[in-house]
Amino acid sequence: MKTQHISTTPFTDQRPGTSGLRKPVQHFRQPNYSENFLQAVFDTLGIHGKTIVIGGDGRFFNSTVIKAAIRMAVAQGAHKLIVAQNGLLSTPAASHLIRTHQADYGIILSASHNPGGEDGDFGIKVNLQSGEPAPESITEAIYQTACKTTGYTICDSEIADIADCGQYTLGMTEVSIVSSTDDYLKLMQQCFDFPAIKAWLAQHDMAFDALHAVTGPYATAIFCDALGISRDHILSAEPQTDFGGHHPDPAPDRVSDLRQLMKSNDQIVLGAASDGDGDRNLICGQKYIINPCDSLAIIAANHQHIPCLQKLTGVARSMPTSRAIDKVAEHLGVSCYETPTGWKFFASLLDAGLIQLCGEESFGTGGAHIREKDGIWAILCWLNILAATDSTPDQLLEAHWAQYGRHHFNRYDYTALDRDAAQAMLAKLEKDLPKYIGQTHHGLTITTAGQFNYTDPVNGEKSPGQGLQIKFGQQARIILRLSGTDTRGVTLRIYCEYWQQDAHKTPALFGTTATLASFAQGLLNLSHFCDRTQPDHII
Ligand code: G16
Repeated sequence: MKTQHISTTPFTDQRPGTSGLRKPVQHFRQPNYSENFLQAVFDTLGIHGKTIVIGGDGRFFNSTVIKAAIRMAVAQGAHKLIVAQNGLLSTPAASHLIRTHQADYGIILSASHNPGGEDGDFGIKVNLQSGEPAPESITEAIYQTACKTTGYTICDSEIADIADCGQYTLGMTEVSIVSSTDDYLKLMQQCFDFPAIKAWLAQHDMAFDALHAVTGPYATAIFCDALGISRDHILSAEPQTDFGGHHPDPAPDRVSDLRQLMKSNDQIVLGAASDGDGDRNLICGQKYIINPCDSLAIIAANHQHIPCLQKLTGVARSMPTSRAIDKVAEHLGVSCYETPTGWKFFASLLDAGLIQLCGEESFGTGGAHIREKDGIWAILCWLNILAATDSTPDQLLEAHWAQYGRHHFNRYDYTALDRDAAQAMLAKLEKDLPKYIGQTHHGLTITTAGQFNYTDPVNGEKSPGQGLQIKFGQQARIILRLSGTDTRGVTLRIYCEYWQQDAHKTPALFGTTATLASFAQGLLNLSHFCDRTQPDHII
């Protein structure tokens, strides 16, 4: 096997964000751009003698980068490469493969829910030995290495097709092409009561929208082949490199096909969707689209019906996620942790056995079975609860509000802002915040206000500056932070939460979250700093 060394000029814009390195495809297509980053990963984590998992969400450029990664890893003496068939691997399935094969790490090619295709986005994520997203200390080390990377070694051999499962040797490296779905299906069968769900689905119905992303094959194997639902109820099941031209994002405004199908068939009591790489989930009933914060709280409140969650000693949510789950944790007498945004922050808590369930407002829910959020797993949690209680999602949601009160929650996104202007605006507000404490606005009194600085309770790692919080006691909260997953400019996120004890009554705060968002806009002086008066997207 011949190898060659390619000299390059370092790229200095390869600092990973909330979830890996994410950029427009055109940016990744610059000569040597992907290879430079892969080399930085290999130099930081080692490649000689290592076992790594490689796969992605099937978006445009997926197979090109997979083949480059294989050729580089082989040239640099990797021991074993576990590559998903056709390169298609959901993020949760990748986390599971890393764990089952005791791989040293995994490379996942995905830009999650961002659009795909030639003009869309691409991304590279790195997950470590427990299957968890690399923490900031590692991603920063990769970035520093990338800034100094001046070349890479790659083998000349063309990579054979990755369409068929099997094994072959290339140089000193064993290359193993594995099924995208088999191991993951087995894991789900261990986590849930499949016979009970199947029996319930024989009487009721569900539908799933794969949005032409990676979960189509998983949904078909699990919901249809193993649990018996009709293939007609898996929408957009074929993965496409451009996700059919749509956002592979399970947000309420992006699942109109699913809502239409449910409207036309009232036997479908549960609707669900996932995102580009299969780690997010959306749950809906005939009447309600369930907010992810409520979904997390409802799963916690009903954990005893879910085999893999029967023993619950702790839960966690990201800081902007509504405090609905805090009320459940208090009721159950279990610990509740608050982490910064980013799934990586849950990993140490899961590894230490402090929590068994965690989630985020950004449609992420997961448990201790892997170290990623997991869309299909969350849907199976719901199915197991529905089967055990013989209820519908709408009934469960209303019962939850009746017991715990309702946390109205919305996120207001202001996209494509100038980064410097947005940072200056938040810095100014941070400085001003102490003077607002004690003031009353819209009948709500500000009890605390300031920056969220995090110290990991397990390993002591510090992550300062994770977002500004304005708290109105238990009643309401406003969180402000800049997204870490943008590829064009920066997005300001304003998260607003308002708790109402009696969900049947008209809320005392007129306009609930919209009123809080416009109050926050005023505090920020958003129109002055960023020339915006309205959010572009509300979820
Ligand atoms: C990623 C992270 C999540 C985070 C989300 C939004 O999700 O894994 O933990 O909540 O981004 O992050 P931000 O608010 O910084 O844009 P995904 O599904 O995009 O990988």
